[in-house]
Amino acid sequence: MSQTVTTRPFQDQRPGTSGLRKPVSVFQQPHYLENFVQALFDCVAKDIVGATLVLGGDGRYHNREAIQTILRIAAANKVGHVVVGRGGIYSTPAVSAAIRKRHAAGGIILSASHNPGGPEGDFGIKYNSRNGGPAPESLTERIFSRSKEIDRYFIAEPQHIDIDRPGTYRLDTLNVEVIDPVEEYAQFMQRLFDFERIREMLQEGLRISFDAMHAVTGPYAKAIFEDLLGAPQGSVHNGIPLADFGGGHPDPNLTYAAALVAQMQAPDGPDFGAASDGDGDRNMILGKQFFVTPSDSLAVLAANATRVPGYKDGIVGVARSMPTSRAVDRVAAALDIPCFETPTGWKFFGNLLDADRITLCGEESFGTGSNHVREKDGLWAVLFWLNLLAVRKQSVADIVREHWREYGRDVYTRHDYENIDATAAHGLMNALRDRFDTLIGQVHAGLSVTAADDFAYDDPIDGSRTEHQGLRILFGNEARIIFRLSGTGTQGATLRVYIERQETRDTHIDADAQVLLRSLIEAADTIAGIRKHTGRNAPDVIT
Ligand code: VG1
Ligand code: CO
Repeated sequence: MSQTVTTRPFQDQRPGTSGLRKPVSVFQQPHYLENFVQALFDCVAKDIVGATLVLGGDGRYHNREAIQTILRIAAANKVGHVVVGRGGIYSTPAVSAAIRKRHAAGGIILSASHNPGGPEGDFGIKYNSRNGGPAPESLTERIFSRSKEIDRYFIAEPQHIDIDRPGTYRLDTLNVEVIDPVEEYAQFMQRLFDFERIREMLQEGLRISFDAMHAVTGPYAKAIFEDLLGAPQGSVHNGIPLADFGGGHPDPNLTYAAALVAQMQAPDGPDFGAASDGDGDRNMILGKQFFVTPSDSLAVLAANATRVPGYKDGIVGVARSMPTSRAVDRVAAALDIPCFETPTGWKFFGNLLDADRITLCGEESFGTGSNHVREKDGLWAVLFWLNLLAVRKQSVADIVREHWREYGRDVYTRHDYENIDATAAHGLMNALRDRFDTLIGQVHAGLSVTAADDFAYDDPIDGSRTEHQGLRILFGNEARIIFRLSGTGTQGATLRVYIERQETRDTHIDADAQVLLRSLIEAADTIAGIRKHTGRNAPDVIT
């Protein structure tokens, strides 16, 4: 039995870079989640009636309650079958794989990814379409419009489904199938990578350390690295998913994965280190006393793709988000394959992947992936690196240095100013945009500004245009400074400043990025007045 509940719309349910993210307290308001899910179902009604959906989340606070609610709404909206990850836990890339494997109509992922969790933290919800990828902007905008006018939702009577026990359950006419998602994902990875070879390398003594940050990848990482690949027990740290991520910030970068970074800095530390984020789609790669920038990681994977089984026939093209460094562009040029530049957010890669225009893609924000799913995939990237290490028998640092010598190095850094005043942040962006004309020809850090623009993207597959995706200050081909406001935060605004310079002089190739980029970092402040507008003297996070 289901009922129709009368409701009033909320005006703030616009999905951002990756779904709708709000503080838990916002999601706990009566009808808030229900309204959004119904708005979504109203927009995709013709796809979901009688069809299969995949449902799960990163295990953060409110995940379990939200899953029970969504199951009841799915039943009342006549969805046929819902596949739920055991305990409600399902990594983002595993959901993407499951949608594709089952030819499901789509999936719902409950995650605020790298944002902190717990009662005081954030919650989020995202819809992925039939191809396994994040809903395109056209759909998220329709959901937003619908959410502003919704006046009813359909929901089945409360019935508790035991999501901790794999099996099949019935909720009115809805079939609920609770599965253990880890095994399916681990099997998938064995088709792409040479597990035998990696196992041998680990047996020979290569030491790895993986930090799951008490988020969703813990069970996957234990099954893959320790059980299947034979890494010693304890190679996976913080492997138990917790509703508040142990109080941490499940963001694999130099600031928030500090414990792993410290371990890798030690002279007797492991040879290879990696971490993932809340929902398992990000990856950070470290060597012994060496950090691989995500932009370099993408370029290295592209240049070496044919060395791993899943990509042995070569790659057809690559794509990177606009603020990602141009390291991969040079690899694409050398391979004579196309390289696409998209706005920030994985949803923009979907069309290119579906149309077989690209095989690999990535973002500077610790996101790397391929056509195997339609999300970035943290553990996939880690396995790709391990496979490369096993084949090349070199250290992480040597592989990257060799890459720089061959292609040049795109020295890169990103500076984040978190939780700044939203009006000040928009003021900075507007003032900078207004000064574009006067900037051309100015000399900063010894380089002359050749162009300044507000990045817009024309999707070559569906012809859609997306504007206002970041302000770019270009210094010919040599350097870039990009200013962008985050679309995933829930408090105030976050300013991201991306700074990049191509370095081909061999003597400097190995130096620290913050040192090599010092004058450009100063130029960013001169050009945009960061201190003046934000009142901040230094960024919160440097990567
Ligand atoms: C950030 C990253 C972006 C990424 C997005 C979602 O967005 O910059 O590259 O796609 O997070 O990643 P923003 O708008 O805050 O810059 V995740 O792992 O949070 O799903
Ligand atoms: Co994520």
